[in-house]
Amino acid sequence: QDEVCTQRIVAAKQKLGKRAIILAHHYQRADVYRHADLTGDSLKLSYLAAQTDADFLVFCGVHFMAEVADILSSPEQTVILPDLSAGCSMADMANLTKVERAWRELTEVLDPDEGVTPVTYINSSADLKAFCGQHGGIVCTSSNAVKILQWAFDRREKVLFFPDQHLGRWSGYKMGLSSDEMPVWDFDEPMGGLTPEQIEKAKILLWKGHCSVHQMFQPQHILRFRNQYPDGLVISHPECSFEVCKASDFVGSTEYIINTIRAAKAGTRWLVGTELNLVGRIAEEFKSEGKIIQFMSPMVCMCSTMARIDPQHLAWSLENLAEGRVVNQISVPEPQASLARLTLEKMLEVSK
Ligand code: CIZ
Ligand code: SF4
Repeated sequence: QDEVCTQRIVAAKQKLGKRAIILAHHYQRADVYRHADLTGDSLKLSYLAAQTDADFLVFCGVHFMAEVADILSSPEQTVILPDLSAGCSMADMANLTKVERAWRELTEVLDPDEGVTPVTYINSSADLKAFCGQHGGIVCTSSNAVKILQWAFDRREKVLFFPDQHLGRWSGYKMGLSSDEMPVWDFDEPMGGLTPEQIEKAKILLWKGHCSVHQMFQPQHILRFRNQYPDGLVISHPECSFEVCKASDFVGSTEYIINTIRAAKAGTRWLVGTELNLVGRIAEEFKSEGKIIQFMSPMVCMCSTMARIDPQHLAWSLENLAEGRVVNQISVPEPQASLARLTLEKMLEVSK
């Protein structure tokens, strides 16, 4: 079965030649990842792909990533998501209806001169990026969240941050904010379930969203590791809970995690709190340098939606392209696409 799929993928790729490139996110499963022409985090992949003259960008990642690739690529390029059901459960925790309601409620009670800036994590649908663009807001990634929040605070007093409360809280903490200044906005309740006093005190209103993969890591996993290996180092993604981030030696994005371990001394031992496919891959890659890399949880923490992009779906979409049929195209409509592009460009400008 695997062998057959691999042959189908290789044959279709050969037929397509330079017209198609395959992009794979760090969290992608190994049997798909190995067919990739470009690998990286979502933003890096989109920029690299847009610089090529490939007609088809086959994105092995989740829906919001394919949207970003469509937004940043040229109009002549077509973005394909091999399985349309590959979504991100965190991105799905915020939708335009809920965000607009929160926005209405907040702007009614806040002084417009002081006001609030909407900031969305890149893990969100294109219409939310467009919403931020329309309301003086901005996008951030897990690498630049602190810088982006600083930019927002230079303009207005408060931030509405969605969809990931953990990235928002960790970034706010690094900027010196207290927990009172970062209440959670429960989007199922009127006024986020907050009292006027809580809103008055708030600097960052944290959307009640999270990543179901990263929430599995626990402080006791770190404690156990430290007891066993006092010299070991712990590195986590900021989508992990505050307690996990606080107990780690390093916290950062997927690119940061890879680069930090790459730059570390031979013989070091690492406990890594992010998606299993990435951790398994770097454990293998850095073994030859004598680095020992362990996964943080005793459970299997995989991005199950991203894993829906399997060799079968990849083979199917490539074969269709090779036969001249475009399947599973991701195309962000106007005016959202232009608004979202401007907002992403603003982010790059600010985070330089
Ligand atoms: O933007 C990305 O690729 C994600 C989801 C995480 C990261 O830290 O790179
Ligand atoms: Fe979304 Fe979590 Fe998967 Fe990242 S790991 S794509 S945040 S569900």
